[in-house]
Amino acid sequence: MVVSNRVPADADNPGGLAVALKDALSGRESLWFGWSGDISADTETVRTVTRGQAAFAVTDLTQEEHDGYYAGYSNRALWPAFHYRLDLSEFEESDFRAYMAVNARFARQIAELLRPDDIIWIHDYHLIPLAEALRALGVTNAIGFFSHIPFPPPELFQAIPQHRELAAGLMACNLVGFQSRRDRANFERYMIEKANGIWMPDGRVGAFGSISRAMAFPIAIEVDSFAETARAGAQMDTARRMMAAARGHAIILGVDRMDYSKGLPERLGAIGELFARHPELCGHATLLQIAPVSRGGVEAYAHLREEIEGLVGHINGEYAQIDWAPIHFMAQGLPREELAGLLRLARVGLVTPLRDGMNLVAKEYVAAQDPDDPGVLVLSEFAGAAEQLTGALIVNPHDMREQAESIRRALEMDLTERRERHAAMMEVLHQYDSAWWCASFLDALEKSREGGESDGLRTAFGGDGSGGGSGASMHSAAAGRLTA
Ligand code: ADQ
Repeated sequence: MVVSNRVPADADNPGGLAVALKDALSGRESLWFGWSGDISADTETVRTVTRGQAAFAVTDLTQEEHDGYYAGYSNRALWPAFHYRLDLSEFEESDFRAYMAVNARFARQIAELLRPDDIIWIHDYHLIPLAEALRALGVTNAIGFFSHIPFPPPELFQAIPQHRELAAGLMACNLVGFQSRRDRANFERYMIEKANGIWMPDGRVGAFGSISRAMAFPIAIEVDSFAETARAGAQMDTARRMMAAARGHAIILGVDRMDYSKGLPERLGAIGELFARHPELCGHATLLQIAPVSRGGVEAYAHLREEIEGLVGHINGEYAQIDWAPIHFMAQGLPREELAGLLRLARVGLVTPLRDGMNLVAKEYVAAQDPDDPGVLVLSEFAGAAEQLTGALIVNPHDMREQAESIRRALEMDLTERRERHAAMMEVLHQYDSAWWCASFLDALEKSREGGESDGLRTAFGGDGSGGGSGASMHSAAAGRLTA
């Protein structure tokens, strides 16, 4: 039983979650529960939809639920706080109540669909309290939670007024999965340092009356099928038009949802810095930034669009020539195949979030390249992907000079170095692909239910990626007070 806020039952959903799970679950028997995407007064009906092999169970949200649970607590409180942006978080008590109420409702509806041997895989920050709500209904099935977004350091997490309720919700799961070792360490540090938690001898953590295992499972892509899509996409009309318009200029490509976590103003600033420091590059390289608007109803996003459009206008005004402009900006999305084709043809892939759980575009850019003549990935050290894609040019996105110099280095990199870096990253992507991600999470979930050791991802980062906690073992009398 997969549970996520949105399910890809009807519309094309450009979110990373839908893309990764669609690949990962093909060939398995599953039921995917979530919000239909529709608003109505009917909260009782659960519709089942079948598309190909996949079965979905969807329910509507009321307008109040949407505003409080989704736009409110999930996207105005949790999303910014988990991306280290407490300054943008708005903690409204009424939003939190709606958030808890929707989770409790989903739990009731899921409990009716469950079979005794089902395992439950919950996705993302909209549904943090769901496992605890299911347990309150007597559900004893194995429950795993995967966080697609970062988990902030404990000092930041504890500033969320409802941090205890959120933490208790996560601890009700048998397994809590994170994108990176950094996120997992932040979660464990919170439990031990701020919630009187204890390490179990087997590496699990005990806190809030429960025992749970935290592990890192970097989300992945289907490498070969994406590469194939990119080869086909590069032959399509959109790709041809991009190359014709470039007239031999190198394309530096950015593809992101328009979100303040993606570092777009800093990226544009770095492009300004690039042409200021290297005027010889004017007329020879162009940034194509594709950033479809998301979450139009949240105020911080409207401000971001204004800021980005102001910066694009300013930099283009400063450096454009009669037949060339430094930045080409599009606020509309593109179909996946066309996008993959553009990724293949771009000389530089620019992925510079200020904070990102993983960032699938980074992986897609690498997979899309022609191995004989690959482009160069410039990647933020604050994307989860940086723990794996060490063949990228890694940058601090706040340092515009460094970002600009890395873009220049990428534009000038010789073929041998480009091939070496690309091959190293492809090896990682092949080894840890979307099938691996799905299988290793489910395997670890089954093992954690038994309370046994699981060595899931010890080597996914080329080292001790997961498994046992880093702390000492707990006193056995204390362990006895907790129930698994
Ligand atoms: P997102 O924040 O949405 O995902 P990302 O990981 O980059 O970010 O995934 C976006 C997906 O949508 C990619 O597959 C990309 O190709 C696609 N996409 C982006 N822009 C598009 C466009 N203009 N047109 C069409 N498709 C577009 C969240 C977390 C990430 C995490 C994922 C998966 O924020 O950190 O990697 O979930 O866990």
